[in-house]
Amino acid sequence: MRLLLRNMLVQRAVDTRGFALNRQGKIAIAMGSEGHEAIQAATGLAFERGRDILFPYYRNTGLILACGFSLADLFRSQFARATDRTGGRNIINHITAHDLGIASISSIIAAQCTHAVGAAYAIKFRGEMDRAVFCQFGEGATSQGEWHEAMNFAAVAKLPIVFICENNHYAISTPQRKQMAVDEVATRAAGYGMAGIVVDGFDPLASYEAVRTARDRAAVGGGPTLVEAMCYRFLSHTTDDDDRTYRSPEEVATERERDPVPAFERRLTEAGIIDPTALEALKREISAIVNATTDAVEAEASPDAATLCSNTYAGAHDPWI
Ligand SMILES: Cc1ncc(C[n+]2csc(CCOP(=O)(O)OP(=O)(O)O)c2C)c(N)n1
Repeated sequence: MRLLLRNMLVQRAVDTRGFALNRQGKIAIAMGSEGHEAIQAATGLAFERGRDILFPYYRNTGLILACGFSLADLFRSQFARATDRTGGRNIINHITAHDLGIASISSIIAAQCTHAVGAAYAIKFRGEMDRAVFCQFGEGATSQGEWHEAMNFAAVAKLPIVFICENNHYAISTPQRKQMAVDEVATRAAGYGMAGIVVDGFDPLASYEAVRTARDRAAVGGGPTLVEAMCYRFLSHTTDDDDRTYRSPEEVATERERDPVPAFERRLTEAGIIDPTALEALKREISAIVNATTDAVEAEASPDAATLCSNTYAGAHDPWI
């Protein structure tokens, strides 16, 4: 439970830093994941390192960190430093970590769903047990054809995969009611012959229970599950978006009252799992780590301009790691 809390606090601190760095003109863009901390910390805890494979999407800052991606590498991506795993080539947070079982993040909505199904098919084809694939996306992605193809194929082939929809009710400016005629994405699972469940994505314990159960079922040949985690995006879609043009500050303020981070802090302090002094110390420790990492990475070199055209289309280069 302390690990869940820690990972949620780290995600919140990194998000806040990303927005500040953008406003200071130091990074080109930042993507907020505030409101997604509980489901992402829970998914990271359910993910079996060294066995499972993660196909994340661009809002999964907290999840990739919870799966072992280093904070320094994350900031290298944000600052586009030469030391970045993609050599400073990719848009921020679009990381790749083959060593951690984390597939490349693509900005193309739902593209990762068919890739994830391919990976799950490979696991099944090779007869490997106790391995599962995690496929992450927002509710907007479920309008894409690729998502439906992925769901159908996974169910027909009974693949070891968990589809996790982080439903924050907006696809940039498009509210869910203009995106689909159902209240819950999970109801669509039945149409493919797959289990579908809805979970409170603000509750890290309920989210862990749901994701872990689905993961364990997938890993023993029980087939795929669609887990829909209801959450909310407190910040704008990215720093390039002004959310006041499509939702009211009152709506955001109302949702903020259910903010999963202070709610989980309260839950753990009230249960005596962490005392207020230890909680403050934990927050200070995380803040110091995020500050030190930001400063260290900011001081690193940018890619050499002479390498501008390398590692893009052709050349004798190693693939991104
Ligand atoms: C195929 C495709 N269409 C449109 C876009 C533009 N786009 C980027 S993010 C986004 C919204 C996706 O919303 P959702 O899947 O709900 O995830 P969220 O950002 O809310 O977490 C869109 C439409 C894109 N990147 N790819």
